[in-house]
Amino acid sequence: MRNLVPRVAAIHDLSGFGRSSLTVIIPILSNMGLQVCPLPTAVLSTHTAYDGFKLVDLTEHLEDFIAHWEELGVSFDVIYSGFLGSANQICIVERFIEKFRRPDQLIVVDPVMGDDGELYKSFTEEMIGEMRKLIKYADIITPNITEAAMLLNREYPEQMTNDEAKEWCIELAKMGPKTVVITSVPSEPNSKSTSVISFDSEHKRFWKVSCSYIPAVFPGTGDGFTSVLIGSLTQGFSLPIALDRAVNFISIGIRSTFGFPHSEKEGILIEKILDNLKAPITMSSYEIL
Ligand code: PXL
Repeated sequence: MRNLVPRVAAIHDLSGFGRSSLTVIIPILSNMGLQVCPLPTAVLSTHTAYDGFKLVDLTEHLEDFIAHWEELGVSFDVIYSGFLGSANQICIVERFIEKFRRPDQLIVVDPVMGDDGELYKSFTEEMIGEMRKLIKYADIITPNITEAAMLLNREYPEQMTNDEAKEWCIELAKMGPKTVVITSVPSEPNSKSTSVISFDSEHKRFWKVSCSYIPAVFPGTGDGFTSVLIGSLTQGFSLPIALDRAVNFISIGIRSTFGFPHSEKEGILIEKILDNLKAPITMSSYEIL
């Protein structure tokens, strides 16, 4: 049975400053009518893009927290994992899914590992190997193009045709997840846009949503994107409309932020656009590939 309010186990870090992970995920999903139950993997002073960040690893406490939820019989409509601090934490998430798995549930793994062709500072080759195992459990994965390249052990591409992007999605789906969503897919040369490409392997359908490219990297946009996707699917929207809403939310967020002389590291000013999540759908731009 579904919970009265759809409930999400959110397995991510809590970074105090810089708008990423739980500080982005909780407001978005709460605004969309979901109850967020965080299982914090680590507490950081800031996300890892700031030099000198301080980190308290919570790995040794996770099993105890999980055991308490089990004792209470807590059940989740969605399990959503993101930034993980070590190979061991990735294995803990696998065990978490095995314990709390239910037939009518949505399992989303955002294989947060890097951006712009680079691994995040705390990430190792061993963790990429573990992430390849974790994605087998997922209904949906949402790598950006950098993470997709790492999972597939391929070069980071500067450009990509639709056919190449489709082939990457098919190869990722062969690794286990039912639906693959790749974000920040670069377009053909000279194109001023970037795309999200998705493959629903059960129904053999490909979707594409494009948006205009802005030369800025804001940490936390992947967390915001996946949160809006999850919120929309849980509200009963179709996959292409959920993709559309997620792309629109992040595009509006970037455009609302870019005009200010504001440090990109602080992330997009989601506080100014959270109310957009309550708006009815008035337009959509997805394509079938
Ligand atoms: O948004 C991804 C993310 C999550 N958590 C931490 C990060 C980052 C990206 O930089 O550093 C700690």
